[in-house]
Amino acid sequence: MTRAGVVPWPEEFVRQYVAKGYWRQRPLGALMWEWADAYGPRVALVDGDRRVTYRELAETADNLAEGMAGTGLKRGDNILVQLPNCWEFIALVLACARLGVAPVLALPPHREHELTYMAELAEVSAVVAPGSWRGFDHQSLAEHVARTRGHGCRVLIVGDTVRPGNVDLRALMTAATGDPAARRHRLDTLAPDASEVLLFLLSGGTTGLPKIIARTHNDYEYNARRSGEVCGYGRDTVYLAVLPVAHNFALASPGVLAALMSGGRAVLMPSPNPEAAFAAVERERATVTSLVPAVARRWLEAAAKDHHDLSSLRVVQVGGSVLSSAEAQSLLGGLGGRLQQVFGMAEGLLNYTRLDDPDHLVLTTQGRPICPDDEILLVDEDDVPVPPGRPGRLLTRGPYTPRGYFAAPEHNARAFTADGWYRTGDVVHRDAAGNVTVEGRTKDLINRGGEKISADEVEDLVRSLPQVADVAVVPAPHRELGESVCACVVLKGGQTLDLADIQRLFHERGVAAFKTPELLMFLPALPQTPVGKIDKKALRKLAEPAVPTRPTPGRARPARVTALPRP
Ligand code: AMP
Ligand code: DBH
Repeated sequence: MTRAGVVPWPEEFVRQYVAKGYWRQRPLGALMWEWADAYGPRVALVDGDRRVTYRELAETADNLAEGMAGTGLKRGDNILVQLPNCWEFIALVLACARLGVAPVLALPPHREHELTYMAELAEVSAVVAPGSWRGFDHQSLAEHVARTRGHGCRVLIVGDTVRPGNVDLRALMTAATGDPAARRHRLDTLAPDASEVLLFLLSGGTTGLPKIIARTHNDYEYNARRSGEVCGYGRDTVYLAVLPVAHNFALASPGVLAALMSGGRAVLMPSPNPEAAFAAVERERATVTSLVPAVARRWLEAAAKDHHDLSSLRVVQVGGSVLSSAEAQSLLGGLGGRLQQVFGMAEGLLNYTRLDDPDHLVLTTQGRPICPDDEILLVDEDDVPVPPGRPGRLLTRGPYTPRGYFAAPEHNARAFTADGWYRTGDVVHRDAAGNVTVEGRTKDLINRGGEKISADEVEDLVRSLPQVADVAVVPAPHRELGESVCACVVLKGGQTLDLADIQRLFHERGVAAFKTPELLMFLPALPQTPVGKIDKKALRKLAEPAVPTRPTPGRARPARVTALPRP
């Protein structure tokens, strides 16, 4: 069964990836039972006081799968899932895998603006949400999103108060009666093909609204399995998930999925709060975790004053945005475990420094790809390969890098070459051994502490304000997050604007709060390049020191800069 909108790999690549054993042609739901048969009574997931064994996880996923089928969901359907880190999230992904239903993994901060768009794009048949989370009523939002999909779009709630008309997801997990072995057999007969979509990940780094990426059972299983091999995963692995598991990093790089594949366990934390995380490391004897640099910085500061025993940590992965070598240096021993740099993307390609790499590589590179058949090409702006050792725009193809975004043919024509190479938008250089160092990017986004924000999307929103004649959005340096969102605004005559106006607009439109500009700069006109494009490089320079100390004469410069107090 193929879903419309999914771009397949060409036949000759499929044959090669299968022949080389990257693609195992087994749907993840079947593998889940293999794990349960091998590791049955061992603990697979820890969520607060709840400890879930492998057998319980598989049986729960089967119960849920049958319950979901009972609500009308079937192979080929897509559903929107917005859940914080909790064990039900993982059970749900596995239940979906059993049925061939593909979850679109939204992030907890997403709101109406993002969710309605994703729901429509993926034509979802159900919305899964927590009842409430961090004081926000997700149940009402889920109901609203479901209504935009019309009749028949169900709302499934993970929470204590499930309103009439909605489905209690936890009840589906326990409601099934009868023989689990018989249920397992029934579900085996419904299993999707491994070439079908397992789940949809979100990409932040594109134009306009975020794109979604269809990852198949075959390619995503390899993504997690091979990552686990590179990162030394085994039965003694205890992975602490502090970043959202809706992200590729925490889910499968190697993350939770590889921990399950290896007979290890995953501990799910609701946030990266260092005190709570350190206590969990000590309590669960966590061996590995993954962090974005912004969180790693917080952890380092907190660790200096903390008394928890972090000695079980063997590996601390850091990725998602630039880590300077000075910061890498302080992380080398600062959190106990070995530092591993990770340069990954929801679109596929994963690079890791290796656990036995010498320090200088771990400090100065983001590692190398995980698969011998990850193809890497560094090119100039005309797609001409650059000489060895020179920085270039990174293009890639491989067995876990899909050939296009889901249902985005126009965007794909730009984001992929005719030969199926993904244009990552990253500028990197490579050493002779293939180690990659990220030097910059060509894509127009803000990487706010690892969270990618499309400049386009924010510009469209700000432009809709009646006071605004023109706007360009650029990253401004931020001490903790690396980058924050800066809006450079040209006002209409006689108008005024402040950050509170923009915040209000974003709130009213239901835009994820992390996209709200934190810095506002006023200009008489937007600077242009010689070919008449907005000169974002010049704007980035203006945003560099929040208030330029010595403005260059003759250059467009900010009339006023305002900044939000730090959150
Ligand atoms: P996404 O496409 O939204 O999954 O984001 C992936 C992007 O995050 C990459 O293409 C890079 O731009 C950025 N990224 C991920 N890891 C790193 C890293 N270690 N250093 C610099 N940038 C990174
Ligand atoms: O930034 C990312 O998207 C990312 C970073 C590290 C990622 O997707 C991953 C590892 O898998």
